[in-house]
Amino acid sequence: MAERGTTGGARAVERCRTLGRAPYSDMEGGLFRAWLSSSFVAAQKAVAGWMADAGMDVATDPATNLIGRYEGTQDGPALMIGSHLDSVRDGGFYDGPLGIMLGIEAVAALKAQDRRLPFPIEIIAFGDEEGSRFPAAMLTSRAVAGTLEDYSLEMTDAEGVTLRQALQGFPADTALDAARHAPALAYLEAHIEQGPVLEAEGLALGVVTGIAAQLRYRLTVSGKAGHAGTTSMSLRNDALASAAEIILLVERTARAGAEDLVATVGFIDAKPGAANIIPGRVDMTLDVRALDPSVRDGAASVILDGAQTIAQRRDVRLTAEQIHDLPASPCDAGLADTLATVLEQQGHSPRRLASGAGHDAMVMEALCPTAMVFIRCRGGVSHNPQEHVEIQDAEAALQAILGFLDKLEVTHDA
Ligand code: HGY
Ligand code: MN
Ligand code: MN
Repeated sequence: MAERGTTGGARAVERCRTLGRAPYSDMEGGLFRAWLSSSFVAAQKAVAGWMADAGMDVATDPATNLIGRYEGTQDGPALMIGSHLDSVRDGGFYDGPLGIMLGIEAVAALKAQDRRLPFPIEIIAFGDEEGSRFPAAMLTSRAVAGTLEDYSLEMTDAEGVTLRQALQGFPADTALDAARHAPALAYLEAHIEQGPVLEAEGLALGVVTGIAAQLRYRLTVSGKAGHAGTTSMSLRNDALASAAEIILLVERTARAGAEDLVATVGFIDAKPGAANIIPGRVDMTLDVRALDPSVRDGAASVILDGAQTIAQRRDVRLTAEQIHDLPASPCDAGLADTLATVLEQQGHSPRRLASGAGHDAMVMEALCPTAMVFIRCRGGVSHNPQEHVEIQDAEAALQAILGFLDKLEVTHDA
């Protein structure tokens, strides 16, 4: 694979772009890399080669995560650096892979200096962070952190393939039993900000203080399908019109709440789905997030209670199934200070900011202290093919990671 990247940052960006197209995408003319799909297998092979080139021993764990290991001068808990290899539908090149590629470049830089740190380093490419294939998300980092409880091997993707079937052929234990029984030294994730703050303030990098709590539900509205031409308006139990009123309630509730409170209906499916049939059933998702869990939970109950009132008035039935509850996750204050010092020493202002987006770091916090460095992305756009990162910002992030490693090396032996 010819690579023009002259710096580690350039090569990391180049590799993310390479992974953005066939055979590393399941989608014609765009990027969708679903966990356990053929494009995922192809991407894992490419990343495994890059990890090996950087001097790492490469393996997959029982939850299909790809791990490159670079031994230290001492054994003991490893510093884990990583992010996710799966993508959202019609996603951008950098959400996930950039954090993996920068980790690989950091190890490549150590190898080039024939340098070993007093601790092992593991670069981990998580398989499923987005939850864009199966209903639950963060499955494979939760498997590593030992917090994977609410999942089923029988859950199905949009084609009706069960997780059990999808795992066949992977060296994965069907229990996804990848829990680490000893804490890691720390987990570091470099990730595009996926928001507008760094760009608005003319900053390349930021230090993440914490990650918002997120609740996710599957809502089902059951009404009565009927003839669109003969059923008078007063006699309808229109599931889609009811869902529309609920969606506006979701938006109104979030707008009225705290600045960082967000709520989204990202997926909706109306059945039977014909122009001349009143929709009898709607399935949709509800995603509610806030840094303060009580704000998140308060908004979720206002929405769910209000939605039930709408359903009763419209004589339809509403069921709400919680898909996941990801608690708010603080990054380790000491590691955030270390990152902030490194940024300052490298000429950046140590801007600290919270993350509304979820990341594997919020799950890994159950296993070890976590740190995240945010990288400016154009227009704050993400989960969109327009996602873009500048090479010099990726290079700045790589230098920050290397600076962070230098600090850990010193404190580790202290
Ligand atoms: O949903 C999220 O925040 C992340 O992109 N999975
Ligand atoms: Mn991500
Ligand atoms: Mn994402």
